[in-house]
Amino acid sequence: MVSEKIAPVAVVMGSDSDLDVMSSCIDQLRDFGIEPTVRILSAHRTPQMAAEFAQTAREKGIRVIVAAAGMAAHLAGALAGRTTLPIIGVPLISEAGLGGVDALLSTVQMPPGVPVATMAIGRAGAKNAAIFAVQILALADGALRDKLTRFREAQQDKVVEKDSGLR
Ligand code: RP5
Repeated sequence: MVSEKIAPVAVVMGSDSDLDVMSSCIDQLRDFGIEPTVRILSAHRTPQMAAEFAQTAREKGIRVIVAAAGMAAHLAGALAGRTTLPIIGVPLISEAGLGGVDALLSTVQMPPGVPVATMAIGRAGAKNAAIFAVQILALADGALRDKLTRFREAQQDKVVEKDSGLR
């Protein structure tokens, strides 16, 4: 029997039009050695599927869910209402939207009791969502903690190199 590898992180987005930006999140997770489960699920267009995903995520081994959407971005909140797993929300800029501020407010303004950890709008938020998910998993994983330390060091080295290039 071939055993299915459990993905501890799920990256969920409202539309395939979100995939280009969310590839920053997926790639960053892969850089940390995490192959995420990736789904297109919509709070509005596939509400039952989104609900079922949230309700069964924990039993599938998922530990953190990244949820990204544009416009009236209710996906992260809708999932958060149906699971106690941590939800990281990424508000996206949509062609028909209001520059991402619409999605930011829809994602961040959760009522008390049902939090969504909301990242910045767009690609920066997508990348940070991956790093934040890794930080959550690293609480119980020393190898991931070491990778995070090396990631920070490499980031610092790049800035130092650019700084010294100016002198
Ligand atoms: C949201 O509406 C999606 O997350 C996407 O950002 C936006 C537009 O979706 P499409 O019309 O491109 O499918 O639900």
